[in-house]
Amino acid sequence: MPVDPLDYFDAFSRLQAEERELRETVRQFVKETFLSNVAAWWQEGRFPIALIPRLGEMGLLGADLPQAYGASEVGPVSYGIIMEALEWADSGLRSFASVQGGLVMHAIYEFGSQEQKRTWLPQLAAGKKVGCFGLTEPDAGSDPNAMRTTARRSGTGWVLDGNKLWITNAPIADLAVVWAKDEQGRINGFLVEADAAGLTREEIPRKASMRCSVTGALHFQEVFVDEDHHLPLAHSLRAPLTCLDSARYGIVWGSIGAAEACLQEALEYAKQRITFGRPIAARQLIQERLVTMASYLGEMRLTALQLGRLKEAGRLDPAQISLAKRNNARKALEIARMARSILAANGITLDYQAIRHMLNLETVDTYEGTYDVHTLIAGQALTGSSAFS
Ligand code: TGC
Ligand code: FAD
Repeated sequence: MPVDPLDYFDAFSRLQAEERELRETVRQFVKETFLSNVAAWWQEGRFPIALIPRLGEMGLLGADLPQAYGASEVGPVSYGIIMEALEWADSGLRSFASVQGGLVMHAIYEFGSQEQKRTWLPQLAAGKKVGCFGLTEPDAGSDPNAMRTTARRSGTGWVLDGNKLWITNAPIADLAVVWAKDEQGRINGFLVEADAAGLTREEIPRKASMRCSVTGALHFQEVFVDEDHHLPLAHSLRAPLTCLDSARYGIVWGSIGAAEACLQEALEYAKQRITFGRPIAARQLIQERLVTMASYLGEMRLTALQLGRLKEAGRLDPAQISLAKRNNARKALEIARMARSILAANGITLDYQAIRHMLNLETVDTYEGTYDVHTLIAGQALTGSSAFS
């Protein structure tokens, strides 16, 4: 049987029947609702918020969480397949789902009270409410423990002061999960509603990456948050980092979608583009690039699938997620760059997908922990020595 260039090592055959079915369903949905418009949205710099409830109806938000809270309760591989299908259209679309599900819903599910779960999770799963996750600050990105946002006890609740920057969905969110240090320097989590007095927010303009995703800042000036909006089970940096494990796992899968779209486009282009009387696909230099792309993509798929099976077995370690996020995000970026170069001049236009994915993947390589940060996390796992302090 000839190899499938988009699945060189036939990882697809290792999916279960319902996982394959889900893959087809979500791809079809993405094709019908996003794919034909995504370049225009990207160019305009907007996310199609009218489609958010459709994502909810399809069961794509926080899909791995229990049905009791309105979610789909799919397994880890199916969750990954959803992320892959969304990012096949655009990293911004997968980002939306990652933040809503992997970060916001997970924070409430893992660290919230029963009341908080019952109030928020069904609405977030249905896409009736939008969430954002505020960890990063102007002077605390890779080192979130350096955060300056504070939470001091006051009456029946807390008062928040500080700033969060680079927050996906912040300008459109109904609810922000916000991380702040208490008077003892411990990191706590809070659910801050968009209409809270003293909360202001704005969009970050002029992004040249993730243009089909809204990114913004949150400013807290004496924002009062009642105790019932305090996450009772979050007591340290471990809490937001646990949410990041879930979102980083989603990126391991999502980046495959963007990479696959780029390889497919480059292959088709190379077969029909003639230079010096022959298709460029017949040239050794172009084949070398295509083979490298197929090799990276094959390796990315096997890595994601193995992580999924480890997660199913309850044996997945955060350091494994780190190495896989580092690898898959960077390899997807390299694939997109190679695809762009094969398309040459045509590759710089939004008529093709490569440059949009390439520019988006610069962010994917950066957020949820940069390539360097994941190098050092994996380095610590290998050597037992932390290079952070
Ligand atoms: P460190 O001392 O290592 O750890 C503090 C506590 O946390 C525990 N821990 C983890 N727990 C769960 N999962 C993990 N991955 C964990 N890593 C560490 C650790 O055991 C410890 O627990 P305890 O109980 O002993 O207190 O902390 P550190 O200050 O040295 O931090 C180092 C480092 C690099 C691990 C961490 O700060 C880091 O990961 N930095 C990168 C920051 C990051 O990824 N930010 C992402 C922001 S959100 C985002 O980008 C969303 S984009 C969304 C989208 O649009 O898709
Ligand atoms: P810095 O931490 O300032 O790093 C600068 C450079 O130094 C990097 O190259 C880094 O790798 C390197 N570096 C840092 N520390 C070390 C070290 N110890 N050793 C060696 N090199 C090091 N955050 C949220 O909380 N929520 C969100 O929803 C969110 N969405 C985002 C959306 C977009 C589009 C973007 C671009 C970012 C988003 N982020 C979000 C923020 C993101 O997580 C941070 O940008 C990221 O963690 C890196 O932080 P930084 O940009 O401050 O870089």
